[in-house]
Amino acid sequence: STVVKPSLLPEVDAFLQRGRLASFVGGKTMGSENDSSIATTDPGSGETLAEVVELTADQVDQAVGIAETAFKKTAWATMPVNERAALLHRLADAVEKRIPIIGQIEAMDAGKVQSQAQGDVRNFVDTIRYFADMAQHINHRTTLAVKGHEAWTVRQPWGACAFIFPWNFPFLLIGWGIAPALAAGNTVVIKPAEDTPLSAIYLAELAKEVGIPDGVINVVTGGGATVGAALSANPRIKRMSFTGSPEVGRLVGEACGRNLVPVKLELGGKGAAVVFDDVDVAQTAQKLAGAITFHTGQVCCDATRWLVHQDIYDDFVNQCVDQLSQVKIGYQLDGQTQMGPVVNAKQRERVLGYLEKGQAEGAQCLLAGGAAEVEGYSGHFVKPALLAGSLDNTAAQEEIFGPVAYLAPFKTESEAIEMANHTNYGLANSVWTTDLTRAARVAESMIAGNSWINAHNVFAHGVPYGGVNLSGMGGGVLSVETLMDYYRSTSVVRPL
Ligand code: TXE
Repeated sequence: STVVKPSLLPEVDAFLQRGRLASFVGGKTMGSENDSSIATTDPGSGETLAEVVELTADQVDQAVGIAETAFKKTAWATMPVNERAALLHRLADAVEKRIPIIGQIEAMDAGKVQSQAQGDVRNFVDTIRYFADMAQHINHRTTLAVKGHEAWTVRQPWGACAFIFPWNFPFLLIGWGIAPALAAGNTVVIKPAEDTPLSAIYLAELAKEVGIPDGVINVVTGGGATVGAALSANPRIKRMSFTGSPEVGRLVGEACGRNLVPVKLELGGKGAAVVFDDVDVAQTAQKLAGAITFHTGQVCCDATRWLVHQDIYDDFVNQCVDQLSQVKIGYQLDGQTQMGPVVNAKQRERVLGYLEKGQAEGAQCLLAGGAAEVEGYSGHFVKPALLAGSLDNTAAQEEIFGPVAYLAPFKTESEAIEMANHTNYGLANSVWTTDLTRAARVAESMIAGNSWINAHNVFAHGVPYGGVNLSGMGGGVLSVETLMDYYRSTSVVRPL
């Protein structure tokens, strides 16, 4: 049978028909000085979507200069906070009107199930609004704390702030990153992942349309070792925020350390789900299977180690195998699809490699996984997989970033906590039980930035999110503290 491919929205078609997309800096396109570009492909079909220019290191420096000038010379940093908030709300409105368009661009570029991609765009809108509003409540402080003196502290934006983003949640993470920076009055230079640059370019062009001053939102495109490295080593950026792998996070941290540029690192995770014997087994299996297949397991806060009380272990495994075997794998724009492709061939190799390595080291295979075929599409599809065994196994220690969970049984609560903490990561865990006293105790005992109870992957603006240890440093996102990171403060004291 022939497969009818879903058609694209006319706006998305027109965007991709440009064929070659440039960076967007200072309110206009910036082509590559040496004519180099990187193809971005559709992970579901393997087809090229567009060529995206790769800037040179010199051009990255120019872009930072333009962001710096925009900070000093446009009205952005000094305009009354309510006016800046109004402009950000206009941007949020414009994005909101285009949720289907940006969602489809994102779905095509990142291989995201379209409805999920639309959810990401909705989240971006909410994030911009949240921080635009919050910034209006940040006051300068005046105190009489020093005897016979008056003291006050002013908060001012830093200048040009840099952001390096990964490919798993390209648009949503741009929102989490830049919303507090912009709300505080900084200008930003965004480097999207080379696999998923399209929604960032679309955003920068849209920001100009709604009247954000030129040079406030800049997008520099290209590879990590080239454009990313040049941006992180730039001494003129005032803050750096990086989201991605721990390996690259170290490099970015080193480069910023040399220039004493404050850096925020949001890295990977190897979260645990601790499942006690008093749960509804079928329901818990269904929820965890849903979490591990969400965006094909390419989610840093996923529960990838499932620690299950020994009395329900076999039952739980059976239910999980059942749930995961039914997941509908398909093209991301197909309305029936529950799980789309992984982002590229390298990522698929990585997932398959960990399955092999884990078993070579002695892990038991509960559900085989492997490459999946989808009729009519030659993309990078994989099936869900379950391994079990020692938590020292490489597959239980390293982030796989695919629909793969690693199971192990436990006997006691303290053993479960110890097992959950047997990791170098510390991003997000969950505990599953009907005993809420125990739930709170275990949730607080797991060393990580976030713990969920009878849920996984639930986010809200105002609930701080971010990891410790190998999962990151520098304060996390989504909270009032995140906004405060984007102000420097000056305290002034004078005798009365
Ligand atoms: O990430 P990279 P990759 C994890 C996940 C995944 C693995 C590899 O386990 O399988 O990392 O993914 C830019 N200087 N996460 O290799 O390389 C790069 O261009 C400066 C978890 O794709 O870390 C991209 O924009 N920048 C994670 C960004 O860094 C550099 C999400 C991330 O790419 C650079 C993604 C350099 N030398 C992957 N090299 C999460 N926490 O959600 C690359 N980059």
